[in-house]
Amino acid sequence: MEAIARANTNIALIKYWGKRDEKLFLPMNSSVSITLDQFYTTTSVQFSPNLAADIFLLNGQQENEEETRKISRFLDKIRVLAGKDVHAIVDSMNSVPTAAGFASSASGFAALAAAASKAIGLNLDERELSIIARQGSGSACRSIYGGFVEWQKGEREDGLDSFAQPLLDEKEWDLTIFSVLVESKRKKVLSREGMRRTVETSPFYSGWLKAVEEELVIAKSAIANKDFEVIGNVLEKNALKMHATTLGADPPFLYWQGATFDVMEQVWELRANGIGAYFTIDAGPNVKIICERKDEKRVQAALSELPTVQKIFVCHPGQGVTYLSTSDFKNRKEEE
Ligand code: FM0
Repeated sequence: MEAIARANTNIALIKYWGKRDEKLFLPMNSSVSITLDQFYTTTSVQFSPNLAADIFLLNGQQENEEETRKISRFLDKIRVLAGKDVHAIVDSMNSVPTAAGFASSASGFAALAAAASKAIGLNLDERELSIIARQGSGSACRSIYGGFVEWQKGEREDGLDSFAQPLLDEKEWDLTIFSVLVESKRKKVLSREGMRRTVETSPFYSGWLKAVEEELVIAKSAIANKDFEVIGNVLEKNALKMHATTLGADPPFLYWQGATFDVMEQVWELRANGIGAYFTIDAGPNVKIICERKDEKRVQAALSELPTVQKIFVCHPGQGVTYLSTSDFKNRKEEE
């Protein structure tokens, strides 16, 4: 009853921002993302009738009660589906230190959903896996698939029509995504709290919902046509609108810091000089920049000039969930 799965994180081009159902993780709007070829989580799940409780190890360390409870609550959904009341050892490795400030919940819950459902003997297809992963963290439902992915918000109250679907394979479009780590000074408002506060209090939220519908249509057609200028423009505008909603919240908040703005200005400068680079920002101060592969070196050089940039990770579109053998996992752990 052991299974091991690996999932990559993803970066949204059209953001998921706001829930219509917090318990089932049902979103207010559909979203579109690229699954990356880095920042993955590899998770082994082993169910055993001999365990009195779930055990959760992250990067080789046993996690505290609070973190373990989150995993247990998620495993409960899988136990109910399988009709089996049995506990598990969850052994998870993150390829990027959580301290680097990159969200690992998308890759984490995608890998956990895949490994746990396989280990318990459920034979789920990708759509069903996506529905399960969504209930750990919304964005995780998109990491089941590789390449360009849409999460359809769905209409049903039970969430059975709220799942991800692949739009374009990762091998079909050779883009570069830079994940730029900037100096971080403030404590962050977690995305879960940030989106809740915005939905409840920001008068700009209705404008967001109206705009996102149009931007989704543009983004999906740009992906189908592999039109980089169109996708670049729409993803940057979409990110700016998401962040604009937070300024209208009560109390107001903003994820950007000075260093965030330095990167944004550098991207605008690149475009003024004829280089197609566009940024997007999630619920934190770091920035992701997207360009065509041919411009990778020039964009990287421009980003490296900035004194407030701490680290630049160069990513490309990557694959969806994969399953590993026990020996693969052991070798990996020894390497890390
Ligand atoms: O990824 O409350 O999935 O579409 O990253 O766990 O469902 O961590 F910029 C924000 C991700 C939100 C946009 O939220 O929230 C995106 C965001 P949860 P997530």
